[in-house]
Amino acid sequence: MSAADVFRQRYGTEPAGLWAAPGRVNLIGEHTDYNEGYVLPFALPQRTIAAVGPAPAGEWTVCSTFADEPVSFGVTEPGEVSGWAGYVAGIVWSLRDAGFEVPGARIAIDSDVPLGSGLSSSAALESSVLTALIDLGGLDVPLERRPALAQRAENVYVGAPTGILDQSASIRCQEGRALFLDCRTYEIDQIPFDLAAEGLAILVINSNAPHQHVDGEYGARRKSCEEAAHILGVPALRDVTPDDLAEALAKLDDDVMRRRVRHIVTEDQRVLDTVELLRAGRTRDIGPLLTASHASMRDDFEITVPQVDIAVESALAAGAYGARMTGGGFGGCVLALIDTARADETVAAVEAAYAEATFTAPTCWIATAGPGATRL
Ligand code: GAF
Repeated sequence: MSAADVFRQRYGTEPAGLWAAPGRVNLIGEHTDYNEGYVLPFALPQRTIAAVGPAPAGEWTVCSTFADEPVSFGVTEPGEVSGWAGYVAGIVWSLRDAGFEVPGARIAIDSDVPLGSGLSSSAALESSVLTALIDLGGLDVPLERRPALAQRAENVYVGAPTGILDQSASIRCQEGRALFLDCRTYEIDQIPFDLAAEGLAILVINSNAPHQHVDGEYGARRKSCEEAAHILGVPALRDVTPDDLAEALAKLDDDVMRRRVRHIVTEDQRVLDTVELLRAGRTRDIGPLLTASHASMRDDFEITVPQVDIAVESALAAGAYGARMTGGGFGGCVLALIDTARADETVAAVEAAYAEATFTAPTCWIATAGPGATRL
């Protein structure tokens, strides 16, 4: 059933409109967002659809194709609505907290963004509802301000200490482009990213190893980075350049913290190098940067798991130009840059490696760069 069908069935009327917001694949730049660095995501064709219609002021109801019962709420404070509906209540709260008069609404949700796979299903939900409520209420919220409003819903209302990557990708990405985002200034550059024209593809390998943010590991990485910036006397690790790295590392006593810093500083540079290569039309040459990013996440940031390491190794052994885990880590998805002609072979190699390791089989598909949040 579609979001519109669920809306009609649940509320007995037509929705005022449909709004869509995508999940994302981050091409490179992991955990750099909350260090005020650089990221380079593209939007997936998979998206969350919100069918939305008006309701009396101060009343919101949300239902979905994946939950049995609708959830109704009025004006709430952070954390009052929990579970998936908390992301919706968080958006209402965040808009209101920023001074906007949010219209009451009935909402029905459907999504084909894989849940808990590091592809930003929560940002897709937030961004679809945010865009719908802004349009429905005729609110004057410029596009560049929207990701931070959605991020606040997640940080303050839901309580997940994430950065601005996912909401920016869902809201600001464009079809056929990768979004080069400076997470300090929110400046963007839309980098042409049409791999099919070059006979190339991004193969996404969902490790099917579950992935969670609201657990302590993500927060622990963030805390360690912030403490390191404090010790180094910089506003954020983005301010440490590769040239300063050796000197910065020498000032830190803790080996774990040193490795966290090294990941962030080298990862920011890899994003910049990737952007330069893409701008120069040298797409194949980004492969080694992707693979180096994975090694850094595995060895320095320690956020990979055996399932994603095996996916990277087997894709590379099958001839991928480069491969890395994408997203927050501890499971989720791997992306591999491959010749389109070798897709079947690469998938077979990854599946065989999983079978040999007796892991649950992965799910693989070719990802293309889709549009950002929009009214349909
Ligand atoms: C998750 C977070 F939500 C993002 O903000 C980002 O930190 C990412 O992990 C890692 O790059 O998706």
